[in-house]
Amino acid sequence: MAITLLVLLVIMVSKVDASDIGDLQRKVTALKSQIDLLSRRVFFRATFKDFKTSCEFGKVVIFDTAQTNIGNAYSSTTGVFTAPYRGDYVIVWRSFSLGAGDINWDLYINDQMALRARSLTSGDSSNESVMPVTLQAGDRVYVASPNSLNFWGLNHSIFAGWLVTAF
Ligand SMILES: *[C@@H]1O[C@H](CO)[C@@H](O)[C@H](O)[C@H]1NC(C)=O
Ligand SMILES: CC(=O)N[C@H]1CO[C@H](CO)[C@@H](O)[C@@H]1O
Repeated sequence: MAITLLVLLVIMVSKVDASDIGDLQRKVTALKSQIDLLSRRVFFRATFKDFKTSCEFGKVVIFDTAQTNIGNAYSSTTGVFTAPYRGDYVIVWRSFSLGAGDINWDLYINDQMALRARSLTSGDSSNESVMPVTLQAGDRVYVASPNSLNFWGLNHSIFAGWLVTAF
């Protein structure tokens, strides 16, 4: 039985010529790189350790507490998300004013203002901003505040983002 199978196998293998094998190898390589792209996970969400906190005029808003940081691409010490891969991403940020305030946290990509936001509030209130964006590996994304502000931090204000598709 085993010998019959072996003989069959030898006959089959001898019928597969080099170009078929080359073709299969190319397909396997292409599939491997597709699987590699599809298995890339990047997902972060950061807030603040304190309930009441503040940010400074013209500075990066440093969301100092990462609650989720799959792929480790967000730094809670600098407030900067660095895209680990080329791909399409969604970036989201949410501000929650402490009383009246003029929270206009803007989104920066590589030190260029990419989306301006403004919410002049008369009492505690939250505003969300969303920016879908294609990033190259190494692109730096952060939120900066043109004003000095006091605001609600922990689980009130967040900065988040995720990779939709790497390509
Ligand atoms: C803040 O939100 C996180 C995640 O949803 C939760 O685990 C945590 O308990 C919350 N913290 C407080 C103080 O509510
Ligand atoms: C989109 C959104 O929620 N905008 C709000 C931002 O905050 C101001 C001030 O409270 C609200 O008036 C907006 O509706």
